[in-house]
Amino acid sequence: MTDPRVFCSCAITGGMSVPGQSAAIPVTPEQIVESAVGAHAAGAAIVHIHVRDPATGKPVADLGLFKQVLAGIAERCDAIVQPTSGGGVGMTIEERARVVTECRPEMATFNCGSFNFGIFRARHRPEMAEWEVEYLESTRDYIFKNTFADLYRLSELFREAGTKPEYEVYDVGHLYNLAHLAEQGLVDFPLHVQFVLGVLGANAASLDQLGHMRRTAAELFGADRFTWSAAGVGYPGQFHLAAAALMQGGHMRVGLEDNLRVTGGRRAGSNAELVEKAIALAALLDREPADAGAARGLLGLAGA
Ligand code: KMH
Ligand code: ZN
Repeated sequence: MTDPRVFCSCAITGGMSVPGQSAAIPVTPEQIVESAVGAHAAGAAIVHIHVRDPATGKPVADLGLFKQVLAGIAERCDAIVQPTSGGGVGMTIEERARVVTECRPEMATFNCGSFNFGIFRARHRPEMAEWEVEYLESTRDYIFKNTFADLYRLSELFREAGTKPEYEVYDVGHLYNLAHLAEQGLVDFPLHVQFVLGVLGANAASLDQLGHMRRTAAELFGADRFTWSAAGVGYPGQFHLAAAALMQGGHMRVGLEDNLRVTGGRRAGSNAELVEKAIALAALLDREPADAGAARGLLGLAGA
């Protein structure tokens, strides 16, 4: 019997997209906090956080900005605040992990493999600054580096900080990397796995690929030893995978970090709008949206 409770994550701003892609993408710490609080009010139990240079909107891993945003959200609501350890183009593993070692969040993302993270297909818009076009184009040759040396180091840092990893897997091979970490005793069960599908350079946001990766995870870890969520990148992938997860006992992630559209014909004006659609989908598929407290329980986090 599938647990009817489902928690929704919202990925607020991201570390790969550029602000010129949509005026709705929050940039300043204040905008990111406001958008996260709005997403929580719309039903998101988890808010996934990156930070950007307030002046340009360029993705950065600035600890001061992370501290400002994490504190700002915690003051306003009880959402699980989940910063990224993925960072953005050109950041070292130490830079990426500092938000974990310094802020000791209850949860953070943990990327399980390396690949060419290509976002150069994004349409260039007239309002884009030169650096934005160059940033998008630079990803033709950008390797999102997560080597075994990085994965071992991150595992230690997450454990020392008492931070629960959300294992981001973009392709089947990343599940075998995670299984290797398990063999090495570097992960704690039950795991929480995020199937991030639709990034060019990794696996597609299709029902077949999600099904295959979920089956593979069940074979590798045992179906009752992990919780999982689906994060489709792009439109309609974000909502198709959310619906698939709802039908199969999984959880879902939406947000402007990975998708700028609420319908085929309309761009999203806010993260809350994307969460509202996901929560409405959950109700239509007989799943009960879990608040942050219930999500902590489902994830084995303290303070449930
Ligand atoms: N935006 C996703 C495609 C992370 O922040 O650690 C990747 C992501 C990774 O969210
Ligand atoms: Zn992210």
